[in-house]
Amino acid sequence: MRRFFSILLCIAMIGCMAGCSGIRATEPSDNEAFVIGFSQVGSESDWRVANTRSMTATFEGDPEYELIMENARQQQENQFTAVRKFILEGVDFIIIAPTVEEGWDTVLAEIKDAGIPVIIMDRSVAVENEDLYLTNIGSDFLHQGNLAVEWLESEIPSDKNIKILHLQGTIGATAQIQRTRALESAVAKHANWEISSQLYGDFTEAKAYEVMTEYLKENKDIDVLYSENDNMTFGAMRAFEEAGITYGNGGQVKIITFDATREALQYCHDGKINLCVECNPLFGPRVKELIEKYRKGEPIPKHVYVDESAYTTQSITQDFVDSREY
Ligand code: GZL
Repeated sequence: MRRFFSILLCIAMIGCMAGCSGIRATEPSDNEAFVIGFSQVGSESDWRVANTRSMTATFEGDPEYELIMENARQQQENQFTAVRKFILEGVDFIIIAPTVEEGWDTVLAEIKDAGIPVIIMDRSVAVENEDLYLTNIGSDFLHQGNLAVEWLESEIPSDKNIKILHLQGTIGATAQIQRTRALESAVAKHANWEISSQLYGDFTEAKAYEVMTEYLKENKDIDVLYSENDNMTFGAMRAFEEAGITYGNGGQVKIITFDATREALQYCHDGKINLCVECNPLFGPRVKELIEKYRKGEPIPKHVYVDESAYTTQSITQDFVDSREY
């Protein structure tokens, strides 16, 4: 019944004059769950699977909440469709993990007009009006990129010329934008560093294997692989092996990868990957904390960053790898 009145309320509010400010979400009655609509990027990587697992485990275990998750299969249009469905269903809260930063103004305004609070999770949205969302919880991707280039600076003598092959994730995603920015800024600073090519791997192992296999047919002069997530790195490693190119400690190509999934850390421990930069996906509990602060009327910071580090073969043990949750 509540949903019926919620839909009526939405229709009435959507028809209201421009500038109508959102009305705060109504709390569910005692025996009803607090319904959260969650638009997830997709299932493109091990990181994403771990992030989804963290979110579902956090809310499914709590009868006070009902989490409705829609998988956008890495298409922003699918996210718009999901969010508009959440509005019509009269959910109490919306969480968006945006595929890319641009294009969110209209649908976020629709959510605000419907009076539904929204958290942006993982990546960011590029909107003028930050009042369109409660908070953005995720990683500092520029910091991650800077950890990687600082390590490379410690590895490469200033008089040694290096060619860097750059595997990029989904173009326009905050993780891609900021990890790329860190590398390009560092290359501009170091006359002996050159980006030999930037290949588009869309954060998936299959796409990375495909573009690397094609690239390696004509180009084998590579000193460093800067790969914006582990799954693309795994695809690149397979392509290197098939092309007879060695990598990792003592190999031709130093490998830098982002996410630090257990599989990548195992390769790092075994000397096949040189640097794993952590990108923590396990922030379901933090998101729930923020929602509960909102429901109590407590203040919420506009940006919440998760803690992260970087690991090398020399800095991790097998026990550390075995202890990892994702
Ligand atoms: C980072 C996240 C990125 C991961 C990839 O927070 O958005 O998307 O680095 C994932 O593995 O596909």
